[in-house]
Amino acid sequence: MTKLLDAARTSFDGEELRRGASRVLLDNWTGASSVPSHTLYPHQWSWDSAFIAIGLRHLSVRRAQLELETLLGAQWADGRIPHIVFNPAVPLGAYFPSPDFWRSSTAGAAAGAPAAPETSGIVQPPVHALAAWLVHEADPQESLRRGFLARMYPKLAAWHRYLTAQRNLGGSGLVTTVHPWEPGMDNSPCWDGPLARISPAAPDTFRRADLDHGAAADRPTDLDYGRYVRLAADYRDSGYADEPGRHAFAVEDPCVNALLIASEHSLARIATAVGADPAVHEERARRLTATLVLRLWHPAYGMFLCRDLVEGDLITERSVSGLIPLIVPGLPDEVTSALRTTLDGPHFRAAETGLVASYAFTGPSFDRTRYWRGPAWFNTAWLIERGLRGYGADKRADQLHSAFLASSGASGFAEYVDPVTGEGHGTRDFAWTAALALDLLARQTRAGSR
Ligand code: 2M8
Repeated sequence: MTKLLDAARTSFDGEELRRGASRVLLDNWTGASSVPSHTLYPHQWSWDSAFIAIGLRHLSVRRAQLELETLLGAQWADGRIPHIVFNPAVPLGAYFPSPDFWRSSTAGAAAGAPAAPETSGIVQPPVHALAAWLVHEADPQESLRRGFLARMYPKLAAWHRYLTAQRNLGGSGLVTTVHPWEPGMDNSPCWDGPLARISPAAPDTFRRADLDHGAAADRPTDLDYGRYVRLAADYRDSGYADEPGRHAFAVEDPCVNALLIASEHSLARIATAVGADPAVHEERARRLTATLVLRLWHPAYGMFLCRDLVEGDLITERSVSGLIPLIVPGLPDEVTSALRTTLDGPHFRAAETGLVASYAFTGPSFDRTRYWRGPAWFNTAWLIERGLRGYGADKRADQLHSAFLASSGASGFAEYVDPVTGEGHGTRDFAWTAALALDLLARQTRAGSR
């Protein structure tokens, strides 16, 4: 970073930031959970809720617990945690695909969808056990008094069993995602190849609600939306059945699998706290870590890549997803040092910009403002900050920490920002941006001046 940029990117008023972030979380709270945004995302989202709970614990441990309890209240009998839990009070036209598209209570009945609430049928990255552990740690006595972990543990264990058994579609042990919305990075250039095989749903069969609130130039194209709709409709029409060879889109994603491993480590701690045996989780974390490196590490790229199971090949696109495994403990030294070099090198330029781009600056599809094709998101920066600290890179983590706080506040808690200028894009007052800012602020207070 230049000196000027450095000052602008790292200076902020902690108290003002805390007030602003708290206000966003209070405003986005709907009674038993939070919306990512009242306009663009007016329901409960799975991985958003996990990140939100991590921030909410600093405002109200009770609300943070409830956030996760509400989400897990919509879990299917097969163990899956749906990526959206719909609020019946929100009009159908407010978000697409709406509950009448997914029809979980009927189309998902055989897979164990609850009769109520209505949910989507796909999943999102498993950050939940990590979030539950962090919420517990915020007030262990209150957690014990309410039996929080004892109620969470069987549900989280069933969730991980679903992912590692039913979603082991490639047979490697890694989790397979079957829709671009599942890894949470919807419009990543990594999906361009796999999506090219999908015939899009006809444009007159659906109406995009996202364009009512988001700039078309920032959002996925109509063609990609048609393909998302086709894949989701096909999954629904199969009764949300997971069988190898059945899915036209089947990808092993490094971020999804890294978060599963981090969450298995948390689940081992939760198991110990509730008097269960942690060994199964520790063993699974060990096995998954070895498989992640074996299947998705690419030494010449210096990062992890996605694997397309339909073609069988690695997808040679550099997405931030491939840096998130820094969150996984116990990686070989050469892997972690290469990840750090890639993060700050010409592809991601994180030390220079203070932000973490969602896709490499050098990539052929790089776009500074389009959804997950270049802009910087705050949840990925939070994960990388945590990963760096886990590997003892405190000085580098401190820089990311300050830059995160400065740009989250300056952007009005934007959904994402331009990775060069820091200018806000997408919706503002976005819940996970505010929640993770609160979390970093709390850690800063605890650690004294940083
Ligand atoms: C975005 O995804 C939704 C679909 O799930 C959308 O584009 O409509 C992604 O950024 C995803 O990661 C996030 O969970 C969701 C809600 O914030 O929005």
